[in-house]
Amino acid sequence: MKPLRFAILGAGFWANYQLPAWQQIPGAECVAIYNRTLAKAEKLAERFGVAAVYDDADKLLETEDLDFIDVITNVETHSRFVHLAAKHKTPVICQKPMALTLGEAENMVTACRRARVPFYIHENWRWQTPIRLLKRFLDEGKIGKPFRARMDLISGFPVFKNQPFLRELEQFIITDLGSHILDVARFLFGEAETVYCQTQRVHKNIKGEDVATIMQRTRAGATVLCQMAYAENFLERDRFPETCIFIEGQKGSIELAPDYWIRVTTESGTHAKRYPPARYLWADPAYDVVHASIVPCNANILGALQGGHKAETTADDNLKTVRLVFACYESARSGKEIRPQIKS
Ligand code: 89V
Repeated sequence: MKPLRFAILGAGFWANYQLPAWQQIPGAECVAIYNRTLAKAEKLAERFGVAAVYDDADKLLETEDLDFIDVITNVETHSRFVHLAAKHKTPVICQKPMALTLGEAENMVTACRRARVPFYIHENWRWQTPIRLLKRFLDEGKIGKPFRARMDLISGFPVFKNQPFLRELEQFIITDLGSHILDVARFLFGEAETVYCQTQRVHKNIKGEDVATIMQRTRAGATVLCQMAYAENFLERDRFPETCIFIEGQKGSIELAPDYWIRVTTESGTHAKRYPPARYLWADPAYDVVHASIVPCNANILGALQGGHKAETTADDNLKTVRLVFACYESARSGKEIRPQIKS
């Protein structure tokens, strides 16, 4: 099969990992890069051997013969570029979070559906090696029906150093990190019936919240607590970017513990094994399990673009995560438990 030709829009921090992750799998070839500052596109193109660069995204889509585009810009421009893809009838992948508001996300999905343009969200967190294993163990019924879970990413990591625009987001940690964590909650435990959320801001010099505590009741009857913080405080063992998960089921418990240890405890005792991610030379060790998860996420979407299967992270599916994100903000604002409007 001929490799699919694609362009990336955006040559910032994340593109430096997304692009080599694409080069890790056969079947896709990046032929052009857009960035509003051309010099940044040129630098990236030179580093990864990409032929063409543009500072005009419309012109890129008019000129290049493309099978899809991959939008890796800041969230503010996601909507503009997804609408552009719909206009050009070009399948599109977009980074999470899909959009700044639920209305904007809904419009993006509708525009692509009307134009019959496949639309995927690059939601990579659920593709982390140990999280895939947790899902497998739950599906195999190792601990029976889960009734409660805790998912934590509590970190002092200086996230604004590499992604300074995150300081400017009026809604920060639940859109940036919560999108991932809530998507994993859906992946592992199914849709939420209700959510209750409290937020806080510890940093003085940012616009949004950097601490969130979310409690969900799932349709399957489990209680799922998600705790997140980017407080830039000091923790004895900062596990960024690992998500620590503890699940209680009717026949046992599973823990995803620091350093990728999974411990399954049932009446036969505790079985512990380490499930580290693949290591890539291009990955930043400070983000290791996250950067490694870009590869299987891309492969899953590529398989769908080649017509092989349905991708896990279609925009239709991701809209359910987006609804959950904004239900959390509504709960934090109102102090009330919210029923997110999610169709199964
Ligand atoms: O992976 C990401 O999407 C980043 C992070 C959650 C690490 O801040 O924005």
